[in-house]
Amino acid sequence: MENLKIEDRQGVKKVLAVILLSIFVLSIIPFAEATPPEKVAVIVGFKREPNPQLIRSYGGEVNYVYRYILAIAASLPPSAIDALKKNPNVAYVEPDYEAHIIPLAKPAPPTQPLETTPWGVEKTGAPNVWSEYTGAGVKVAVLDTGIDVKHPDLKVAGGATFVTGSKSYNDDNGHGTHVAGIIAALDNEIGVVGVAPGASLYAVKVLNKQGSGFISWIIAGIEWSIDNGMQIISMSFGSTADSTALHEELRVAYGKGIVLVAAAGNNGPGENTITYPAKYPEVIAVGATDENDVAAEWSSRGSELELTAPGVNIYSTYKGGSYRALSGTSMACPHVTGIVALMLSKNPELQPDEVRGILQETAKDLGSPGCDSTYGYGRVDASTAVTETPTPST
Ligand SMILES: [Ca+2]
Ligand SMILES: [Ca+2]
Repeated sequence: MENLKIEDRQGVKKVLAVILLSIFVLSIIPFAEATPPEKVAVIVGFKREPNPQLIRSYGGEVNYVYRYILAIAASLPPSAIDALKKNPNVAYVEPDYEAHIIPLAKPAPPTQPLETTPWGVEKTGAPNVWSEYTGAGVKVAVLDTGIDVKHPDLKVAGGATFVTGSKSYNDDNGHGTHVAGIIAALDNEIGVVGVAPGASLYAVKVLNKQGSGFISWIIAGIEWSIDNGMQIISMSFGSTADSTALHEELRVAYGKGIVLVAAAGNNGPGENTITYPAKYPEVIAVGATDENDVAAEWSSRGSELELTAPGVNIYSTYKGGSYRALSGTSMACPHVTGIVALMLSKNPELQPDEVRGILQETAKDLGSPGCDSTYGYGRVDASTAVTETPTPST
């Protein structure tokens, strides 16, 4: 076997040597014989049927005889050009111009559509409180694939990346930008508007271009969120694996007063299908409902489910300054995140358990009466949650 390989390699070497030699020989010959007059590349237009023989009669070489125009691409001795131009059958002789690729310095940004309020934002009643509370001053960490930092309908206050090999928290997937838009797309003239358009978005990149991330990256992202004074951590991802390290990190964050919100998972309709980190008791597990307040079949079910929120056919911002409609508990989670931002802009002293209590009490009960494994305490209601949020004690 080994000998065969060596022989093969030697054979390859011989072949390569022959090819290299041929190239050398082929390329060197024209230079060695570069005595005949240099020919000029032209395109000769004809009034009627193109005539290759005419080109050759002037000492020219025919390169292409075209099929859809009356023309021949040729190389001509310079002296032949004037003579050909005078030939009654020739319409024109022009230089064979060079064309180059024309790269744009920047691709033109997509045209921005006029602003619409997505159905999910409308459903929660969030617009009812915007005259007083928009989430202004509340720091929200979006643990995701990053956020499109140049999106005209988003304002990214800061961030960090923990994805190995990535250099910035800009979004190279689109998912994180979609989530960010549901939370806080700007209330301007374009695109969409988020639940809390005044909230400060922080792009904490813990998922790669394919939308996956190691628990080690996610934990690093939570550490960054604690260090940088984040008040809410939004987690639109899940795993069936229970990580002791991740749970411990989340307990620390919760103890520091950070509200933790996560997607319940898209593993329904079976019972006990909530994924981690939503399944941890410190985290608000959010399931998905549609426009008619019916739980999506794929929305994960289980006793840990705390709330439901719009998650079917949700229109939001997307990478590259664009917009897209997506479905998933990934889309439901940021609706709750946005409502928490509205509540904290009314009262920043509110502790996570107080926030949860108000959300549970004010949710619209759906399905079987009371808290159930399909809807949790019900579909969130921003309007009543903010109304029920007490003003700060001081
Ligand atoms: Ca907008
Ligand atoms: Ca219920």
